[in-house]
Amino acid sequence: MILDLTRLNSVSESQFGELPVLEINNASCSGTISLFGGHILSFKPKHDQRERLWLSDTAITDKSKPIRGGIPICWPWFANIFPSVQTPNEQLPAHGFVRTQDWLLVDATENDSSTRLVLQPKKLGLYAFSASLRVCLEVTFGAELTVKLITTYDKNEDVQAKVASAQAPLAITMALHSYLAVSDINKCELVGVEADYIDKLANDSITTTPSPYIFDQEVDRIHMSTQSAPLHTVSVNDAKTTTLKQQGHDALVVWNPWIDKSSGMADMQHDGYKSMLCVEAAVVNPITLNYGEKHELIQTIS
Ligand code: TA6
Repeated sequence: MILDLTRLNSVSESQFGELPVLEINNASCSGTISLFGGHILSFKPKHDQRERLWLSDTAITDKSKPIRGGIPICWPWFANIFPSVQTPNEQLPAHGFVRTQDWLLVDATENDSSTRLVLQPKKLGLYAFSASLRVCLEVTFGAELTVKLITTYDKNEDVQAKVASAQAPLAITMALHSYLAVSDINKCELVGVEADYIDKLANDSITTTPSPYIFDQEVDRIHMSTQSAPLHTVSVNDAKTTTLKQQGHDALVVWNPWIDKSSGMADMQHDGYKSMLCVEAAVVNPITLNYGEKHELIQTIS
């Protein structure tokens, strides 16, 4: 952390297991963000005191793995596919390298009803990915949670890299891998998702989205946003409704590991699958940034 937090009334330092976190407590909500991974762990609006994010009771907090739950930041690639190559590579860490990096708090502001934090990973340019692409996470904790993942291709002080990068467009994919808390996955419906999806559990076969969209088995699906089936607002209807709005994405990824997979995961309780549903704003088809360009992936949760 490089900012002096004492000037802020709504932010304090704390720990999640062995990990340093920031606790946010303002008039509209409480929340938590980990400096390991720039990973949001909790968001609870005060008007209903309902936790919107699921966090595993057995999450590993020794930095050997990404935290299970909350909102992992998947960048600069989604899954284990290097964006400029587009072939799965088991040697690559799944979902990029920033969710297992330490991040710095680089800016923080607050007003009566919200707190805005800006974080950046300490290290870039790992796994031969260009260090000329910068990423920052801007999170606003208010009556809603607004998460912006901002990628910029600029400000490289190294003149040689600057000249080289000016000639080379860079490809990137990403996701805000949001784990939503649900009271019972068996009674849960996802609303606002139509048309077809790519089924990761059936060799990427194209499958029609069920209607109603309910859950009774493992799901790992990529719903591509199209003009006829846009995915800009979806909601998870459970006992209560959680609403998500997205921008700058091309897909929504929907994931629940169900019984067998969650039983096999050391960082998820056997019945953990019952109380979570991942609905992820994602860029799955690589986007190409030219020198000086910027991309924002935004997800709002309320
Ligand atoms: O986004 C869905 C997904 O890629 C699934 O295939 C599943 O493996 C999940 O993410 C969790 O990935 P992780 O690397 O965090 O265990």
